[in-house]
Amino acid sequence: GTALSSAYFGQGNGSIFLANVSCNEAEMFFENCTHDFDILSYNCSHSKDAGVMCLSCIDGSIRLVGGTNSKEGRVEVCSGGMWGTVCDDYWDNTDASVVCRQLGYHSGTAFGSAYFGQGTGSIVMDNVHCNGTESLLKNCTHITEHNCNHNEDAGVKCVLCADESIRLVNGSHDWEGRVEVCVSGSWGTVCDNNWDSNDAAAVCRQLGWGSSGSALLNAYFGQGDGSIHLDNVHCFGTEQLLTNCRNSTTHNCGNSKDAGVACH
Ligand SMILES: [Ca+2]
Ligand SMILES: [Ca+2]
Ligand SMILES: [Ca+2]
Ligand SMILES: [Ca+2]
Repeated sequence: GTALSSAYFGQGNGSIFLANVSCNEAEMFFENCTHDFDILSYNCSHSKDAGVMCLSCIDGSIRLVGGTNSKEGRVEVCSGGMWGTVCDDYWDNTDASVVCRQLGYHSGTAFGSAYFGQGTGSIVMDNVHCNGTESLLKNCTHITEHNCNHNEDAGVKCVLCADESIRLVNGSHDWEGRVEVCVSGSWGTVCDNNWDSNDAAAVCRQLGWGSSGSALLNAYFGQGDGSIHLDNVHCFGTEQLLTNCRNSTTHNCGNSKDAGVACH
């Protein structure tokens, strides 16, 4: 909140009870703050009535509203302590990806025309031009004098990862771990049916850890908690991407059969 002085919200009447109020961040209750009842010694009058303006958010923070999951929605930006929306003029995937990265996701896709419903309150950003390197949406070039309506509210759908990328999870070294592959913007594991050293070689090659590796079975590096994206993988070992190897996307596996790799 913001402290306002000198009867900012008008003068009260009746008694003045407190003066010289001093709170620290740890106080849970206003009554625990130190204060004086000795009004006279502080020269108080109603022209010095204290006020407060509470903030519902921290300026520059963003949230997604109206989506079917937490990774999508109408973009709302905190400005002046209040949530407002963003106009879709010049709203593109570069802008959407800045929003998604600010929220901890990998990247995103832009939606316009109040795709996730119309917001209320102020339209706080228009003509947004991110160059893609900004860590906060508020740092992107934009104007605040808009020519928009809420039927132009901007939205995003964020993804956790780039499709076809892979990572090794839970190994003791960077070059080993449970194999996870990105499909449709989320991480999942690989079932160890027919998982062998040719498949491991493709994983190691894609990640830049050389051209050979050991295949490890039965959730050697622990079980994943997401979907199982690939099964029955058949690589020659020379593929640039694991997803280029022949595989089946339907499976009859559990996470206890998550495949792993140790590159060498
Ligand atoms: Ca527009
Ligand atoms: Ca505009
Ligand atoms: Ca733009
Ligand atoms: Ca295989």
